[in-house]
Amino acid sequence: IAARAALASVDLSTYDAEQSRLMDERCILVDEQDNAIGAMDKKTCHLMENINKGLLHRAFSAFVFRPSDGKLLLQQRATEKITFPDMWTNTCCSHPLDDFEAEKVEKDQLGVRVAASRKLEHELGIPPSQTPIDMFQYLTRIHYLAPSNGLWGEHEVDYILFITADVTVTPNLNEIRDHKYVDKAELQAMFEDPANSFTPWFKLIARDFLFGWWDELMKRKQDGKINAKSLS
Ligand code: DMA
Ligand code: MN
Repeated sequence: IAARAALASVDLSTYDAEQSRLMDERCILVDEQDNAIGAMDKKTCHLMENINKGLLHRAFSAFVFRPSDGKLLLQQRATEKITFPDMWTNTCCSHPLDDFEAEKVEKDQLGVRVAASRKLEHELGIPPSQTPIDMFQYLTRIHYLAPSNGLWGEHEVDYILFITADVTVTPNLNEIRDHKYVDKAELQAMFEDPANSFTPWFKLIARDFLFGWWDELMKRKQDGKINAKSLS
């Protein structure tokens, strides 16, 4: 009861109004085996106080690659974001929501694919017709915990999705400050420049998985074998 009272008192009024409103979205709660066990608002899910007690939710990290040169589309999070503002990260991250039946479907990772297409449109203005659900390649899911500042953080089972597609970007400036395409060397140079900061999950995925998968993508492209399902 005391913990609930403390939660209710976290004041969002000093934050951006639109980002505060989005804290009412309902995330899907999961156990450590990624079994859905309920739903909770995004605000509750992202408070370190609750994360430290084990509260865990489902998320996705989408990576968009350009077909012509294999470059990866990065975004810099807007200053308005309540968690991890101003940091560079992969193309788009968010959560499948309990609010939408289609985003709760687990077969073939359908729910996170639908959510990825929805948020690529919301954050980067990419028409959903350019990111068909069955073109997302599911790589793996990772369980991670990362504090943002003292109050906020992430604790997720994160589905990693790749898509190779030509996309038209019209940034939603409440979500993203900037975006750019990079090849592997350009991304490496960005990581080495202390002026840049990066989200913890992007650093983790880059360290453990990204470069290997990216090599594979480029190799298949060279072999003329690249297609929507080539990595699955
Ligand atoms: C949350 O991303 C998801 C991951 C994988 C960290 P986010 O903070 O960008 O979510 P949203 O855009 O919904 O605020
Ligand atoms: Mn989250």
